[in-house]
Amino acid sequence: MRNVALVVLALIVASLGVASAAPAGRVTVLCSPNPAWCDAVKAEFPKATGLQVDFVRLSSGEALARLRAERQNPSFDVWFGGTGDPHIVANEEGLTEFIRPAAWNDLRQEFREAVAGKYIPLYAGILGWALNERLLQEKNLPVPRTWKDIADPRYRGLIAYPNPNTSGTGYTMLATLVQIYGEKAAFDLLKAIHKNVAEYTRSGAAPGQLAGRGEVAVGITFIHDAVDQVLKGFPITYNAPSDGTGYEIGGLSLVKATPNRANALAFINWALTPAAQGLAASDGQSYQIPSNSKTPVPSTSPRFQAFKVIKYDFVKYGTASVRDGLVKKWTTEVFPLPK
Ligand code: S7P
Repeated sequence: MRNVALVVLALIVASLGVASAAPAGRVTVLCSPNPAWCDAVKAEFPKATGLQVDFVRLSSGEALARLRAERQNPSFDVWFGGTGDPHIVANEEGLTEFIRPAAWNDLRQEFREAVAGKYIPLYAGILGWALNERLLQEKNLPVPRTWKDIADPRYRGLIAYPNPNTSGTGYTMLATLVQIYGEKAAFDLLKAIHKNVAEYTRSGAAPGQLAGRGEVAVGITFIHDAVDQVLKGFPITYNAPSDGTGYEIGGLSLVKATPNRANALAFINWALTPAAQGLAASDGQSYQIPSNSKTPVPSTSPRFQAFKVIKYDFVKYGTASVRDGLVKKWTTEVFPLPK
């Protein structure tokens, strides 16, 4: 009789629809960088903390859409990685909460100041392109040097860049061109480049992979992702447009409505340690510049000094109205155009 009563009581409690209490000893992470880095985090976090980690890998734009959809009942405790603009939107919309982690004072001051307390800076990467110079030579085409060069009709079908709806890299490119040329001239340029685009990819790393396989000649991506392709032996070179380029400060954010706050904070503090940040290059095939000044910068990480990097206005271009407006304008005025 007693067992029956216990079962009935359990069923009643379960039916009350209480927020799904996070499983003890686990943290669920929305992981946006290179999948290899997510795998490395899953392997190493338990060794350091005794907590298990589950993750789902989504590109930055997809990740923001998922957090928006789950506002009332999030299935994630932490958002790890991804470009900074959508992390700012998530903070602005109350989906994430800014907290000062244990390592805050060790994080690079220029990264902290740029993101103005909207999220925790995790790394930085420079926007550029992967070039298949063998394919360019076959087509007797010069190596492009500027954004305007890739609008030349001679590059018809030879360009790939990420769709800014799903990809943070793609949005970084959109916002970069607007900041360099102004909105009208930037969209005129995007419409011209559109005629040369063979594929708009879902993820930011994909254009560099297409260039590595010789499916396109120019794959717009973060330069550290092009470095990954080079280290894997693909026949590409990389650079950034000489008329200026943007960059990302990858984000790390606490999901505000998480029922698993203590474990989420444990993950955040671990992720910012030099040991954890070192996993990116050692195991994660990821060559961004780490945010913790005590983490050695991998020799393979592209350096800001080597490129003409603009003073990217993260707060403005991370505002939901600006970001969603530019993405909508691209989706309605560039993407549907005939080629
Ligand atoms: O591959 C690593 C990386 O480039 O991916 C992250 C980000 O999610 C961009 O990918 P999407 O364009 O697919 O959103 C970058 O933050 C990171 O450097």
